[in-house]
Amino acid sequence: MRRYVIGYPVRDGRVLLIYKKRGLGRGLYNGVGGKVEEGETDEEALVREALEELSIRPTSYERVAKLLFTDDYGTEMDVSVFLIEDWEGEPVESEEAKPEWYDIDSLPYDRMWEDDRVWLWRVLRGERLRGHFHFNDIWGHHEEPRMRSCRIEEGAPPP
Ligand code: 6OG
Repeated sequence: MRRYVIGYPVRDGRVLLIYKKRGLGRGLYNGVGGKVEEGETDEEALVREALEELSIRPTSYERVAKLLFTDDYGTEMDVSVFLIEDWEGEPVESEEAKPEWYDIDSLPYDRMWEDDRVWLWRVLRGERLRGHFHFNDIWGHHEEPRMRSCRIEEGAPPP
């Protein structure tokens, strides 16, 4: 199963999202992140992706959720979600991502993946959880991606 990370820099009740300019989820807001490469830990991937996409180096972060995304075509994505509490540098727009700060109470859910409105506000309020979200077609090869079902369990995510 492919491993991915997503990270959300948080400060003073706000969260830094990226407007994704290319790749999976193009045209949507998300956290920084991407695939965990061969031989890399989740934490190393988080730091690398934050540097690549926003030119910031996370220095303090915590894994708050573990998500499984599946679809009708056999896609299986194992996603570790981090809150990034501190970092070095100022976020800078890249070819892949445009950074925008949002109040955690007014996230642009209508321009985000459908699963986000189920779990993201909960982890931003301090909950820890695991979730399984099933879509019709995550990559959008055959149909517009739509969430079909979701299940959430509270509690610390497994490693
Ligand atoms: P790159 O193509 O940038 O990695 N991702 C999802 N995030 C959410 N919130 N919901 C989904 O619903 C997602 N599917 C993928 C994982 C893709 C990035 O997009 C995230 C990665 O951080 C299905 O390398």
